[in-house]
Amino acid sequence: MKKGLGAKLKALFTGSTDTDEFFEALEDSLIEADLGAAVAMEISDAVRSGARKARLNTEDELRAALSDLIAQRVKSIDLRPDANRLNVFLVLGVNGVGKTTTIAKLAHYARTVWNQSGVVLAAGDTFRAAAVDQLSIHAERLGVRIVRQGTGADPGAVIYDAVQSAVTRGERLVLADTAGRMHNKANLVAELQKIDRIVAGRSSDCNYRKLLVIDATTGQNGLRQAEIFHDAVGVDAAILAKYDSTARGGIVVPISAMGIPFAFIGSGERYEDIHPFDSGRYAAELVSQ
Ligand SMILES: Nc1nc2c(ncn2[C@@H]2O[C@H](COP(=O)(O)OP(=O)(O)OP(=O)(O)O)[C@@H](O)[C@H]2O)c(=O)[nH]1
Ligand SMILES: [Mg+2]
Repeated sequence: MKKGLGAKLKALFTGSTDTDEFFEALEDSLIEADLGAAVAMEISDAVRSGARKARLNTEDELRAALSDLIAQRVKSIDLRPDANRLNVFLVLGVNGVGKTTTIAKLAHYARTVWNQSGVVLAAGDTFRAAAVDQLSIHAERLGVRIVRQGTGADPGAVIYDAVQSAVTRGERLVLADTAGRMHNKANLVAELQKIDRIVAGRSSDCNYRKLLVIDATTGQNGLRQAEIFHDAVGVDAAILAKYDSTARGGIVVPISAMGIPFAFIGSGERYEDIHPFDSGRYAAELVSQ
């Protein structure tokens, strides 16, 4: 695992802490942790003026100040479904980020923590062979209904069927998978916009949310992904996956700065390895690991 921000901060404290070099090194460490150059500069300047005013001298004091500054810049959102109408969560993200696994975790979370009944999965990734089977295995293990067609089917039709049948059956939460890869980016965007139009056509009577999965290990690329998906369909919330696999994960900060709040954080491959996103806890972990 790469050395995290916490370890880098520790190393910084071996020298003098009120020099330009110290704050330059701090800024570099923040950039390496994926916070992005602009935010890194802003935070390191804020720590510097805070350090002068409040005389933050010890490693713990500076770490706490840094953690607060990061937490202030990170937005979270509660995705608890509406009880009285259908909720449709469309899960987006490039290939391999953890969409399908996250859907299975969300289904488990919804049933066990939110006590949600009527959870349905929609196998909207019809592009990749085996994607439908992968989701079907989760559905079977979790004991939830799945709406599926074969590989190559129209994903919009699959998701539409899932929404229609959920309404008919009085089910309450549709978790829809999507493909993260198409022949090219323009195809992917067009496909997602088509799905979005189909679901949005029904959104007067449902709580429709578009959730973007970001892989914590992909670094700055995650920001570009957020921009592409946000431009294509508008993202309501993000989910950080694979936080257990990296000591970085600072990408949450620049994505939050785009106006996309974080709803969950995934930290493992088991169904239980998902938690509501807590800005304070996230920031504290980021500066200490
Ligand atoms: N360690 C760890 N692994 C994860 C996490 N979430 C997903 N994975 C793993 O990441 C890999 C890809 O996950 P998928 O859920 O298949 O990703 P996807 O976005 O659906 O991928 P495509 O369908 O190919 O686009 C799998 O091996 C998962 O087990 C996580 O939070 N932690
Ligand atoms: Mg998948």
